[in-house]
Amino acid sequence: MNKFFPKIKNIKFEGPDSKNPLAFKHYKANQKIMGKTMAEHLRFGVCYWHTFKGLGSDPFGPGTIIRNYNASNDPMQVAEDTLHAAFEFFTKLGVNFWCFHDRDIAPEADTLAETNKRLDKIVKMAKQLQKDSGVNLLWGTTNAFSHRRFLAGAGTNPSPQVFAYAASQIKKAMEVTKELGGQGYVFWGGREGYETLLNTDMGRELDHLAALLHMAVDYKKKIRFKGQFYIEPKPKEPTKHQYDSDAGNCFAFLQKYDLLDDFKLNIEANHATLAGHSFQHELQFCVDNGILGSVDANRGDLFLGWDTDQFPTDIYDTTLAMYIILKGGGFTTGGLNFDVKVRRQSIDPEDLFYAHIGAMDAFARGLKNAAKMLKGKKFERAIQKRYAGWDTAFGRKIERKQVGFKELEAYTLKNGEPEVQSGRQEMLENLLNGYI
Ligand code: XUL
Ligand code: CO
Repeated sequence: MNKFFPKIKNIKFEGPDSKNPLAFKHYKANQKIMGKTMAEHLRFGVCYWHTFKGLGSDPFGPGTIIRNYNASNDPMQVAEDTLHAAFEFFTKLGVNFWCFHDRDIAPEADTLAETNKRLDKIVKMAKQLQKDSGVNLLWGTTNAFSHRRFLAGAGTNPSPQVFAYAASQIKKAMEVTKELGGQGYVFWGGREGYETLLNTDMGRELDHLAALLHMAVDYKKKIRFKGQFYIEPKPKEPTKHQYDSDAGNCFAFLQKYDLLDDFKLNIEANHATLAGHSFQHELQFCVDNGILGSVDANRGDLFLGWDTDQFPTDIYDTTLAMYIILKGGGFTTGGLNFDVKVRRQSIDPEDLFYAHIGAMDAFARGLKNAAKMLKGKKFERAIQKRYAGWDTAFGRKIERKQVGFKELEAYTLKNGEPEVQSGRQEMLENLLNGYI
């Protein structure tokens, strides 16, 4: 199809020397790295909400971006045109996956029944477009945060009626995600959080959130949906305190409420930095605890304290992220979903292509660098050496809990002051730069 982006041809790999801004310099989908193709490693997905529904609005003004698929006055016609534009975009860009919220693809009607009917109509079209294009659904999700009814949250709303509405929406969104062969389903706690404890029963709200997720797990079994469930941490925005604030907090929540068997995390780079962590920290925490599921690939801005959802361009960051993802065994159901939006002044359709091409190239370079780092084993060796004391008979005894305070005191009294060693941080940072 060549209707909505008529000026753009299929984006090809032309290599690092190419001067064509509409070509990949590093992402070569079928190039093998460590036994898998780049496409299989990176599993790129395009997000529907920012890429096709975002029009550049900000708190100071409405959208600036005019798209040809938004021309009709009939919201269902806009939904159909947008879906066709999206699949034209996915195909031309050469990504294998997409992600959406229910309300991105079909507009809400006056009643839930009518809204669901609209959704069914669009999902039927999407199923055909997926079949024709070979593009698959990485994950689906529910928008239970934009509508006025969710002003005080969905699963954590003080009203059980709103809870029920959210549950009904999630039920339907899970059904359509299954219908489209979705490999996952994301729970991002849109307005699950609070502004002030003066009006909030935090403990009760968290119990309710857990109850909602348990219901989702039960329903998943009932409809035999095989996709992976993910929770997406974010510390703030829209609420001051979002409940799923970071990976550690989500892990504790999943453990407390016995949900660990059914959930992994979807780590978003910009959410990590908002939480005061690096992207790599959040990924490593997930790898260490067996909960890394998928990634929302973007970046924030060092100077701004909100979720700017910018396209990833920093090779240092993509290299370290891919290093940890590869070390953790790589993606299975998850992938790199570009939860990103072009800037308000990037008003042309080709800007969408430039942005995604740059991001895909940035992760392709990250992947290539990370594979070299893994092959070189220099960082692994440095860590091994640093912890070598724990591999001695003495260290092992402690790790196996075969000694206690009394024995350790006796050892210290006998052996005196321990030797200390350099952390070699600068040397290792220089080594890293050698790969970038
Ligand atoms: C919001 C965010 C969401 C989720 C899906 O910050 O990242 O778009 O990824 O609901
Ligand atoms: Co996200």
